[in-house]
Amino acid sequence: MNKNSLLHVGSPNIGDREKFHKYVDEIFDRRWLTNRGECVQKLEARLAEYLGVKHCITMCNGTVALEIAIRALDLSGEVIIPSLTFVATAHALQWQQIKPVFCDIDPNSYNIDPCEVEKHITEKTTGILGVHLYGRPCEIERLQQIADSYGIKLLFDAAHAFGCSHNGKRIGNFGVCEVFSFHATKVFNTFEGGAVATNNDELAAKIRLMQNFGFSGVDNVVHIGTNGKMCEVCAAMGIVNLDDLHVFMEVNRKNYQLYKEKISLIKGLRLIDFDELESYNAHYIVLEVDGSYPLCRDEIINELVNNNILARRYFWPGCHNMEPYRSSVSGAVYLLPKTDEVSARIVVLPNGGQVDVERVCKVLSLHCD
Ligand code: T4K
Repeated sequence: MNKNSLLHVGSPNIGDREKFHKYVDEIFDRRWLTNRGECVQKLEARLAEYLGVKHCITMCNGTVALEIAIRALDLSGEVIIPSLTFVATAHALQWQQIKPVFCDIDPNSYNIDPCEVEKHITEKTTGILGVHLYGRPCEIERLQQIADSYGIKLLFDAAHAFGCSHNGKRIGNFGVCEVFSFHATKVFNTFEGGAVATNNDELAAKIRLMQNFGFSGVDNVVHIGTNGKMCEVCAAMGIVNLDDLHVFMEVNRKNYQLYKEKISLIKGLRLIDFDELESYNAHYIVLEVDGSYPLCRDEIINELVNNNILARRYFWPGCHNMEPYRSSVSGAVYLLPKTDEVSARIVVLPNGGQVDVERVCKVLSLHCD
């Protein structure tokens, strides 16, 4: 690797290319390119086994997977979500005329704060959509208690949490369903893709119908639906990448430990922690900047860019500060002080097989004595 090559957040993990090419040849030989072909069926079986869930329905991307799950659950009115997330979480609701109600985060976990959730529940609330931000699980049991006591549904946007666990159980098993993104930039990717994981047979059957135009057999439409299908080439990428997932995660975790060691020596900077007793993918290396570091957060990003390192401000400034949400609160502004404060001081650093941790940390330590 060139000493000054471009390092960036989101550089894809790519498994065994020869194996992938072989799968693609077989797809061409079969002349079956999409609509639940062999590769999709194989990937779904392997994902369900890996996650320990009854059903894992692959999708064309994580956003459509969220939209279909939300619709299959008959959510309506208002759904409570964190604002500190990728905007797709909010859009998946708003796209269906459901109001995302933004809730503040717990300043320790950066996930939706269960104490705040209850304050937002009204007679219009039909669900809570938690996000396991950066792969760190939400306070699942407390959220489930709240959902149960109000008779509303709990689901999770698990876009960041593939391969992560909570109390020893893989993410994918919690709430009524959990939704993954398998986008190119995720720890496990299928180029574009996503999935809904659930242990609920009825929900799984409904989601399967809805992702394929509502078809139940040839010529027989029994439900409203859309096109949420994953294609065969994407599924082949998934099969190949799943074989190497343990390697991707191990590389990420090693890099994370090295980042941690180096950054602990720099005053004013720290990395967020992961629970070492659980499985975690360490895909997002989240750096926090405090006032004692000589540069502010955005100056750090510029300094890294000047050194050919593309860091990101995921997820500044929070969905509540983006359109259409910023303008949609009539006469009032969202008060999410913890979200505002945290999103202003975080930088996501590159991780994955291509990253040179020493080089990134050298740039960060240039400004310290
Ligand atoms: N919920 C959450 C919590 C999510 O984070 C996401 C997606 C979703 C839902 C929706 O899932 P999908 O519908 O996307 O499956 C990127 C990804 O596009 C998005 O999937 C991801 N979250 C989000 C956190 O990151 P952008 O707008 O930052 O993408 P972009 O094009 O700026 O690329 C990010 C970095 O990755 C750049 O440094 C370039 C690098 N990159 C990107 C691609 C596509 C590569 O090196 N190679 C590539 O092929 O959203």
